[in-house]
Amino acid sequence: MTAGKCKRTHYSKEITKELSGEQVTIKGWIHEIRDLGGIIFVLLRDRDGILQITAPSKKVSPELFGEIRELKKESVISIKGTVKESPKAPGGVEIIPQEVELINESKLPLPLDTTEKVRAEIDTRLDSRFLDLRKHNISSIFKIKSRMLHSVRVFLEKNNFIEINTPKLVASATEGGTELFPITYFEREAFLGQSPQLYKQIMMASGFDQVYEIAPIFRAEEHDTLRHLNEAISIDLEAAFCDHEDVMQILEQMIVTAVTDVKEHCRSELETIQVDLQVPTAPFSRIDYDDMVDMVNSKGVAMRHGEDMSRAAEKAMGEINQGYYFITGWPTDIKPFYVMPGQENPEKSCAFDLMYRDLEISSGAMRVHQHDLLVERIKKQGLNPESFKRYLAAFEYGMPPHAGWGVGAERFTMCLTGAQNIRETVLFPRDRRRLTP
Ligand code: AMO
Repeated sequence: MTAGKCKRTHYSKEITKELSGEQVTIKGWIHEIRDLGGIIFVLLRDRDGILQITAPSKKVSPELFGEIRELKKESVISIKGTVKESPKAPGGVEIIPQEVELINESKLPLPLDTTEKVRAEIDTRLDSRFLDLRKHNISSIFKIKSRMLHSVRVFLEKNNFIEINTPKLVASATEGGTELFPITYFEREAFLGQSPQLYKQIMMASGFDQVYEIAPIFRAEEHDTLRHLNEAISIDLEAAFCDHEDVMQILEQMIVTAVTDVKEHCRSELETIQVDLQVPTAPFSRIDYDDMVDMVNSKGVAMRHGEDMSRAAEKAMGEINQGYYFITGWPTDIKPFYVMPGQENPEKSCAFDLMYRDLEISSGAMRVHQHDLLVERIKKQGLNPESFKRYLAAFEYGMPPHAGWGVGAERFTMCLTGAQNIRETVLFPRDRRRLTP
């Protein structure tokens, strides 16, 4: 068994009319085959494009013509041939084949059509995700996500953040007691980590100063929404000697940098999915929680001061605010124990959310760095400080003030691609009903 007799010389998108007359070898899948009797057109699809192979019976040998006629949709092939300018072909070029190698035949019928225009239910598509991803409008989303994660890393590294890896098998909750997946850890119970929160804070006591992690978080969300996953990727950051305003500035700069970079480097992907990406300008507006409540009420959606945002409240805010904006000054009582209460008014916290229209894409805060206040906050939220013993120890021997945030990579990808369902931004999503593939 080989990977094909000839080595690939080009990807389809590299074949331009400047190569006319040259011999090339391309490899990929049969996107479509049209047999018009005296001439057969094969559309070969590879990672980034589709190329036309034109086999006129008068120009290719009868054996080769016969072999091409036998080819089936989605089989893997290698084609050696000559490049020819052809205004009628997609991309203005075609290949006149000399050799065709059938590397691996596809079974038919396909469980999912690979033509972009043929629509299918998301569940059918996810069941056969490998076929779904052969469509360039679907794979474009993941190339954009990949570029976004790349530019986030480059940005953070340039700004002196150190990448860390923290455990995903953990002993306690961080974001409140619910939403945890319990697992059996030898003879005791453990959980899948819902956030690296406690570890990134412990790292502030280690002298690393500025850290980030890009890793999975697990949330046992019962509800089935277009914005929630049970396994997501979180871009987490923590910085010492910083307050919430400092890390909000880092966050908005990172967002602007990533959007600019995606717009520049993913032109063809954005064109494929027909998105005209707008680069936001920093600083993003900062809306105080109390003003947000008034705005929500002004849209006819009932919301009382002290409540968390309902979906209806988010939608109301999305109608008023088109781009990225922060909501600041959240009530201390509805934010997690590690959030620092405000200095002037402790009922208002140093927590913020970053929104894009009606979607929350990040939460963050300045944290409590004083041991005794932290114990008090843990108790006030009905939690047992004993379960946080190892975390709390980090606050007793020189913990600097610090702040940080977490951005949902999939939610940010939704902002970049216009995807309405978060499942569109995960290769193999995990939700209430789905654990395979
Ligand atoms: P929070 O719980 O708000 O904060 O999560 C931060 C961001 O992660 C994303 N996110 C999710 N995305 C998809 N599905 C989910 N179920 C899901 N849950 C969260 C969202 C959200 O804004 N420890 C804090 C962060 C911090 O303060 O540093 C935390 O986890 O985009």
